[in-house]
Amino acid sequence: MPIDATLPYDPDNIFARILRDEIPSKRVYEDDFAIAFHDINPQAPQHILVIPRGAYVSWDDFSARGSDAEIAGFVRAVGAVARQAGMVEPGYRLLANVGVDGGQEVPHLHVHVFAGRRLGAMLP
Ligand code: IU
Repeated sequence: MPIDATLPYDPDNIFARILRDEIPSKRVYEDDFAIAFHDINPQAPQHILVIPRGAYVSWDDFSARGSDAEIAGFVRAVGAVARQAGMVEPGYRLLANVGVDGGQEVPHLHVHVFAGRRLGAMLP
């Protein structure tokens, strides 16, 4: 069920619990601002989720309330994840779903990183 991106942050959402290591994940990256782990239901040969350590519901929330340091740190982390995974030369795709019409299901900001095959057109 997609979530309403304007709701307050739920500190017990599943990605918050992954951040606290209460639920296992296949972590591939971490730094002061973000962690990254394999998506449990991959939609491409490589499908990684990058999430900020801070409590932000969505891209909207983060872009409005995140500090400059958090935003810069998160953007750099997304780039580092893709570089570390060897995605840059073949190429990759970033995606962030926001709210009900965006199809967002987990209420903690996450950027999808897809790679590993020629990705199709992503028009709605
Ligand atoms: P969305 O952008 O909120 O629609 O994507 C949520 C993603 O989180 C989706 O690709 C799920 O497969 C993924 N996911 C996960 O990796 N681990 C989980 O425990 C749950 C969802 I729940």
